[in-house]
Order: sequence, then C-alpha cells, then structure tokens
Amino acid sequence: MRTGTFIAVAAVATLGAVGAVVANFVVGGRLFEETVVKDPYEAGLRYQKLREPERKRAPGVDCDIDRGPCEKQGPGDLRLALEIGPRPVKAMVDLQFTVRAWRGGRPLAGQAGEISLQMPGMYMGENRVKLAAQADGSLQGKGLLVRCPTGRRVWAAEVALPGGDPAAAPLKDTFTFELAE
Ligand SMILES: [Cu+2]
Repeated sequence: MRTGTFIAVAAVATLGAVGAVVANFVVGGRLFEETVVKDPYEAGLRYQKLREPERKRAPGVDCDIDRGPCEKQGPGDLRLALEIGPRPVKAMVDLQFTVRAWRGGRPLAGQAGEISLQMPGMYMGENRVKLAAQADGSLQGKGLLVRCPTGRRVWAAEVALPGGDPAAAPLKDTFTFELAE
C-alpha cells in the first residue's frame, strides 16, 4: 500500500469512528430524555390509559378484578367493595374473597355474609363463599372457581350481607368479572 492511500484510508476510518461516537452521544441523549419521567404517578396513569383500549372486555363485565378492589354504589348511601386474590385471578386456584361495606362513608360492621358465584347464562352448580368478620372490619372467605368446559371465563359474584336488623332485607350487589385464565 502506498503511503498516500494509507493516510487517506486511516483518515476515513478515523472520521468514521468519530462520527460513530458523536452519533452514539446523540442517540444516547435522546434515549435518556425519553427515559426520564417527571412524575412517575402521572406516567403510570398514562400507561394505564394507553393500555386500556387493548384490554378485551367480555360483554357484561363491570369489574376489572385484576386491578384491585371493585366498588359499587348501592341503594342509598351504601358502598360495597369486592376484592379477590391472589391476582391475576384464575380458575382452579384457592382464592380469598374480601368484602368491605360502607354506609354514609362509615365502615359497616358486619358479622357475616355470603357470596354466590355463578356464570352469567350458564348453570355451574352451587358455589357459595361464606364470609366471616375480620379484625380490620372486612369480611373474608375462601373459595374456588372451576374451569368452564366451554372456555368462558366470566363470573358473577353476588355479595349478600345481612340487613341491619333480622327483619331487614339483605344488602346485595353483583360484581361481574373475567378470569385471567
Ligand atoms: Cu361455564
């Protein structure tokens, strides 16, 4: 190789290397800017909003049980919340059902309750979870959801809590949710 050619090749190689380093800085800088998040909470909300349209909800589902407790506004100033764990909620797994109730914003001190589990439009046998009062004011019980032979995963949990006095009608509300699998 002649010296002139070598210098030219070396110069091009060096420029190329410098160029790559500069490009790296620019790309690195952009990536860094995109990774930095001003408010992680707000970013989380944005993430959820972005994700929401992707979630396929079966008809009739009114409770996204895998995101935490579902709340319902009952008649009057009654509020009922249902939580099922572990999440994601799956069939053929021991589940813990937790119910909380409030009237006028104050926790209702219930002694017992019951959840009746059914698949909308399909008889799956009797499946009831007995709820017992816990020290933290909630009602809890254990249960299991069977795997449906048709592959459907939508269940309706009808929560029933005894009314204030023995003559009163029970407080009832239904939460319809879809199992993760
Ligand atoms: Cu079924």
